[in-house]
Amino acid sequence: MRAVRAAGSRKSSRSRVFRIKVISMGETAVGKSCLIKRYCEEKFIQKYIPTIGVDYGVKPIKLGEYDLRVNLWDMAGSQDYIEVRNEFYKDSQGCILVYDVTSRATFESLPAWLNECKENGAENMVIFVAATKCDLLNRKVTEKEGRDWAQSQGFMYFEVSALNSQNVKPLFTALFARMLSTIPGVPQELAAAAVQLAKETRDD
Ligand SMILES: Nc1nc2c(ncn2[C@@H]2O[C@H](COP(=O)(O)OP(=O)(O)OP(=O)(O)O)[C@@H](O)[C@H]2O)c(=O)[nH]1
Ligand SMILES: [Mg+2]
Repeated sequence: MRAVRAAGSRKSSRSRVFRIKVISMGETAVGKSCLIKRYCEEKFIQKYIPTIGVDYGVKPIKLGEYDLRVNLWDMAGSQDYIEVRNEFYKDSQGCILVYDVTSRATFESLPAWLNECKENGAENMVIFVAATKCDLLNRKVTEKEGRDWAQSQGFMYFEVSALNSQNVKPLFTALFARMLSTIPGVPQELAAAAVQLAKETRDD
């Protein structure tokens, strides 16, 4: 009898785990890995360590009765890894599309990144744009340009800095909330808890 109860409780706790899959996308050295590291570990790495292929991390978030597990696939921006990246587009549900505000070329490359993911099977992916390195003064892309482009594509836009944490949590929590409100089959309470978390993070 005790064994049956134990199995039952394991099943019910397991059924409250919900997984979502997020990728990062953008040119090399724009700050994708640093942005994810800042969000997951509250750390900043000054030295540039290029990602080899793809890095994986999981971020657990308690949302009411649910354990949200965000699977983060941090992709290398180099063209050398196009074959590796192509494996990840098809089942990703969310994407942080990153450019560096001090490099116009990285901003201008954004449409090519959209083509790459669409050509390789990305469908219904929720895409948010992150304009990184906003702590630096030598900007080459204005906030208005970034915002206007994101809006023209129907994407949310965030000005962020992995160095000083500006807008990092609001970016991620808003992305998760949007994903959970669009992915079919997400329990209503989970989607509502994610929206609440995003609101609290924004108001911090
Ligand atoms: N000042 C400043 N520097 C940053 C910021 N984010 C990243 N960097 C620096 O930019 C460099 C590249 O950062 P990464 O996060 O490794 O870049 P990436 O986009 O992951 O690059 P790949 O893995 O090669 O595609 C590093 O030297 C970081 O320290 C930021 O918000 N502010
Ligand atoms: Mg990287």
